[in-house]
Amino acid sequence: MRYFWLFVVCLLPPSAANITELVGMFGQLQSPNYPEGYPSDADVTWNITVPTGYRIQLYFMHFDLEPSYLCEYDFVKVTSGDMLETFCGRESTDTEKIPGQDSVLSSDNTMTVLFKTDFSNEERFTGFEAHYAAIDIDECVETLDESLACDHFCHNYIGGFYCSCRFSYILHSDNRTCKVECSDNVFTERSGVVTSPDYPNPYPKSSDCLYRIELEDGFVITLDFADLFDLEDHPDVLCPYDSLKIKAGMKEFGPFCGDESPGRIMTNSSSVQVLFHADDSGDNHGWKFAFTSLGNPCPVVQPPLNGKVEPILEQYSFKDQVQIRCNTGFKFVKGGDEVEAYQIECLKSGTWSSGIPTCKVIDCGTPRLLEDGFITFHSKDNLTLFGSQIDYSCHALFYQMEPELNSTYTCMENSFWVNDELGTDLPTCHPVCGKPRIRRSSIQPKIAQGRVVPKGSSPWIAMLSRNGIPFCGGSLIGKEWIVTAAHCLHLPYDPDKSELSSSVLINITSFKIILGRQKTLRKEETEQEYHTRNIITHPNYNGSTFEYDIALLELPSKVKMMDYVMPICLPENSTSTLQTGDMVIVSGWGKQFLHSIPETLMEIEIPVVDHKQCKNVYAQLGRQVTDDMICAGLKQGGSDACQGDSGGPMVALDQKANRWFLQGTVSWGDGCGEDNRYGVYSDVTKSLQWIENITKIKNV
Ligand code: 4AZ
Repeated sequence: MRYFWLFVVCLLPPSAANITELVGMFGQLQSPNYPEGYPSDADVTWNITVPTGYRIQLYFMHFDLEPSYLCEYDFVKVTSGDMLETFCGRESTDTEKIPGQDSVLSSDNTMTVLFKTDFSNEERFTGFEAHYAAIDIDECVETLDESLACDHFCHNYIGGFYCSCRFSYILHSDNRTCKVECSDNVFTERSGVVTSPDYPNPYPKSSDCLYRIELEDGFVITLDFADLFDLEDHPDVLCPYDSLKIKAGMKEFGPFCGDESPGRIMTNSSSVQVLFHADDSGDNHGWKFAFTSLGNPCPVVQPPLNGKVEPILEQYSFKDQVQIRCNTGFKFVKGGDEVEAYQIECLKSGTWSSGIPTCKVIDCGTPRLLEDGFITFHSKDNLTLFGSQIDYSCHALFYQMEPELNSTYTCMENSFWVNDELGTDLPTCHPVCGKPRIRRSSIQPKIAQGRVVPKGSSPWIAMLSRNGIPFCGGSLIGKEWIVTAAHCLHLPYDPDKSELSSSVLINITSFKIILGRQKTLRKEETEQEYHTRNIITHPNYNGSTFEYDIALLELPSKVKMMDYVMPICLPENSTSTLQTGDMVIVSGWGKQFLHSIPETLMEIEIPVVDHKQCKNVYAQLGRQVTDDMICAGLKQGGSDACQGDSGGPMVALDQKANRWFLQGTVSWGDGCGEDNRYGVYSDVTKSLQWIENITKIKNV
């Protein structure tokens, strides 16, 4: 449709209009009357216009005009921009030029073709026929105007071109230059370096950059420009193209341009704005500056006595921080708390945030007391300060330390008394067991039914007393436990009837435990009297068979160890059982020959009897000797425990250790001291685990 219209325009007779407008992408031009001779005095103009981005190529297929010197008669004149070509004649001479095979190119998207003839055409020259077509301009190759060229990349397309930019650049709204986004640069560090984009390579065009250095009030910023400074300038006008301006508070520096570095600028402000403008041309290298800041100086910090300061500087200024530490063994005291280190800061006013505290020597305070022990200070005046040393000891004779160690404790930096092995834990003072301070004399009178126990030679024996009369015995183990017979603590217990016990426990307040007593009925100065806090009978105790006839009594407080009150050792382990014939000592306030009550504590020394033999003897009587029982006594009778001795100790001396161990508790027997009858005892080794679990006792 469009072509058709163009065609119509081309065929308009030249006489009708001397000027023809041609706007199509291609078209045809002919001299009037072509191919007949052209008329004289012709003056025809074709204005050809194609879209921008195209140029016009004009080609003459036929050219036949009257020749004349410098084409003064008839001619075709083609103009486009500055370009002008005049054609005439039939062939090219010195003064005439025909287009021939060459096509004529417009310099832009317009071309004017003027055909002019003089008053005659005698030889009937046929004129010309020409075609034109719009052809693309490669703007990326042929830049018509240097100032319109792409800054970075150029891309041609038919009828036009477009520009693009390198990475990190953006195309300016002029669609040609490449700028950078550089308006939001904020620096908050106390020092740094700022440069124009791509420095020292040429900075981007068409850019307006803003750099801000924002420090806290109290700092002053100094800028030091590098020597390589290069901004486009002008010989007469001050920085009309590219410029660098600096605003600092109320002050302004610049504009700077050219190649002379501004050098050092003391801004005297804590806030600086750097504005950089680059226009759309030029290839200059830009600028670079380092910024530093200084605050108000603070006075030099003197370290406290027994302390140090870090870091040590010649000068301190605003925001500088200083750590103050005390030497080892010293601490700051702040609000009652001990503080390791102290930090102070230089304020904008030029003073420190707080004064220098004093270092106080660490005081570990009064060391913890050791139960049944005491403390010896190494220093004469009982110092408890850093480095002071103390020794813990247990009260000699009756207690021994566990673990056995170098019991020196030192007051350490952490304010604790510390031992090399135990750290801050304390050792324990265990009562010495099985080592009576008062020994039996070697010449003991041997009494048929027993012998008097020298006072203090069985310091572990406990009397269970009801209304001032002993009804059972017991043995002190550890500091607060008595081992006795379970049947002693069950109702009914009638020593006269020797009845087996029920499962009902006696009232806890109905009896007393007396330690340090030798006499049966008379009070003594050495004795200690206790109530029972708790009765614990063996879980396997059987009141009919007297199996596991063993119980523990917990005392309400720890006993005071003395010559007459000391514990007996528990057997080392459950396999250290007695052998037949081993001699054991049994003591108690139980009945004697003819049922008399002894005046003092009595003991017998008897051998352990073969278990089988004892079992057989009692089997005949219909009673059972079980594995948790030990028998002891003499075949011929005589030395035996009796009513009232129950619960009392059967002990054996370990010759090697020179210690006495609790092997059994008096339990039962058929009569007392009769021949072919033996006393039956509850075997402590069989209940050892149970005892240790409850009492947590360890032998020392
Ligand atoms: C008792 O009734 C008792 N001969 C203790 C021991 C013996 C007999 C009776 C052994 O406490």
